[in-house]
Amino acid sequence: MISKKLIKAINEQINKELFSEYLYISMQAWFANQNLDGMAAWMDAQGKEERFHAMKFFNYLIERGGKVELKAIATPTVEFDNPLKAFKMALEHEQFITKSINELMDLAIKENDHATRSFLQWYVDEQVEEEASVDRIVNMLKMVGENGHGIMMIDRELGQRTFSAPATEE
Ligand code: OFO
Repeated sequence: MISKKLIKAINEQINKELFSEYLYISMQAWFANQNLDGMAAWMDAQGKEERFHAMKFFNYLIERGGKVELKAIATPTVEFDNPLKAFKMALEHEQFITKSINELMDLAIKENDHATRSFLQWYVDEQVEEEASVDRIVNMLKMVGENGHGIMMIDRELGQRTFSAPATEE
């Protein structure tokens, strides 16, 4: 049986993942208003991925006999000034999520819950990718600076991204 402490912490993580979706679709809206459709599409895919992260926790909690308790989702930032600022904020957010996943893992170890440890390992690995992909974009944006042509090229590249949930997951 999963412990009360872990049930509470996983419910908090579900809220953080849903906030992540909110934050990224807020960025999606901002990019769409700037006519940066590739970056908006990237944020759309990122938002969908966050919902997948949330629902993976949601389903796990139910599978383990825990109760899902949804809480209010905080209002995300709506103004981002420029693409670099938005992606820097995304990177900081991912670092915050990594810390939160690590704390969850610490708790699962403390509670001696091997199933939750095994389940959380997927998120530990996923966060390495999440941080690396945003960090790469931040670096590309720093490289081009205010150069409109460079920004358009990055926009085109980011527009290639799509998200589809793994068939066997969730
Ligand atoms: Fe972006 O990894 Fe979930 O929140």
